[in-house]
Amino acid sequence: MMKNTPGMKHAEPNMISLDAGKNGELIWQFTQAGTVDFACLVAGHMEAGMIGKVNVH
Ligand SMILES: [Cu+2]
Repeated sequence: MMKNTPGMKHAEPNMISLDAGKNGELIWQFTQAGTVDFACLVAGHMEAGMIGKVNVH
């Protein structure tokens, strides 16, 4: 979907979409300790390594 609509932006409680080089803000609140995986949802990006982990203590 994002691939078919270049320039489309949207922000939802869990995610944000930005142009390259732009900054944005996303607030996640964690309610228990553990490791949370996150990744880019644009097709192919997760496979290309746009992933990370948040360690909640
Ligand atoms: Cu990406």
